[in-house]
Amino acid sequence: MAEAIAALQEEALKALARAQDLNQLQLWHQVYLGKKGALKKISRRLRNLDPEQRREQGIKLNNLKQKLEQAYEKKEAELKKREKRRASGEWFDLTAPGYWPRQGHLHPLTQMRQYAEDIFLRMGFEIHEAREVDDDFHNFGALNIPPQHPARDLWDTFWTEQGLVLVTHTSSMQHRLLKQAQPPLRAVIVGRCFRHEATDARHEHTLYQMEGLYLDKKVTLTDLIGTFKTFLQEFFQRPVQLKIQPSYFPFVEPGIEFLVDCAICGQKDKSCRTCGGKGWIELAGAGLIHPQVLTQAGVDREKYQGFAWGFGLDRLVMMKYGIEDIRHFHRGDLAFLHQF
Ligand code: FA5
Repeated sequence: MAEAIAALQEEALKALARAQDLNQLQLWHQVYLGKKGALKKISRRLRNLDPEQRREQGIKLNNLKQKLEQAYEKKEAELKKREKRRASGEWFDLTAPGYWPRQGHLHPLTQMRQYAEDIFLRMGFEIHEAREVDDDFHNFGALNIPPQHPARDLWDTFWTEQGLVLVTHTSSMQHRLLKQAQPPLRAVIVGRCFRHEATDARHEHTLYQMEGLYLDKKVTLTDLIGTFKTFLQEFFQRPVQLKIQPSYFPFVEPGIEFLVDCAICGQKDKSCRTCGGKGWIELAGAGLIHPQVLTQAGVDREKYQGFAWGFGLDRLVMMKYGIEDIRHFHRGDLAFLHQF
């Protein structure tokens, strides 16, 4: 009996310490001090003891009852005080479990831009920031696209009232870097570009490009393809199919395009909105730098050759994560953004 009384005391006091509010406290009272509570149950066992023992254990039980009632009152006063403070807004509970409100994070395009930059840095490229507004010469003229040249129609352009251009591509930085280049030059230029065109699942009016610019002796198309492939392998960390086909850009010769297999439909859906049912997504234009572009920038075209590419970062990220519509990036939809 003595052991049972000691065990009950320990258990009851521990349970009391766990009570967090007045409701829990009332429940505790019922369980231990109530009419059908633990203390009452144990008292019934007194009947079976001889008189001497009954007296002894009865005193112990009485002491325990007093102890628990005192502890209960103390706890009740404490909890009432706590609830009063909580109601008056002064509440600050140092013992409450930690609450860490959901934090913001970098936009998926920024995360992936940094990820891609890291890869290029490891490959020996330096990183440059592109301008967002530039002049006609840098966006077109220096790239072998003089005024009135029909190739200007390749880029639906926003002009400012002062005749400046919201850059249509990061190639607008090529001339500046080539002019200062002390070959070998290995540069990647990152920036936002703007196109006055209708949007759809893979076209936005505002997009990010990453331009690769390489200048050295004896540079060939193989160097371009090998470098680009190495980057893609590192970026995707899974096998991707790469298609290379001829293309036209006035500032490269020859000109090519890089396409990857559509990660959305797996090249199986003729009605896929992302790839237009073609099974391939165009990632980049590229080629060997046109000798005229080199000459304009003061580079000895007999001695040096170079390659350049310009890929759309948005499309690259779409293919990495299986994002089916480019317009998700700028919608500001938290359900989308919180996934990254
Ligand atoms: C160009 O912008 C050239 N400056 C690329 C280049 C650089 C060629 C260096 C040769 C040498 P293009 O307009 O095709 O090319 O765009 C390149 C890539 O940007 C596209 O393959 C695509 O990935 C992305 N892109 C272009 N327009 C859009 C758009 N409206 N929305 C999203 N991504 C786009």
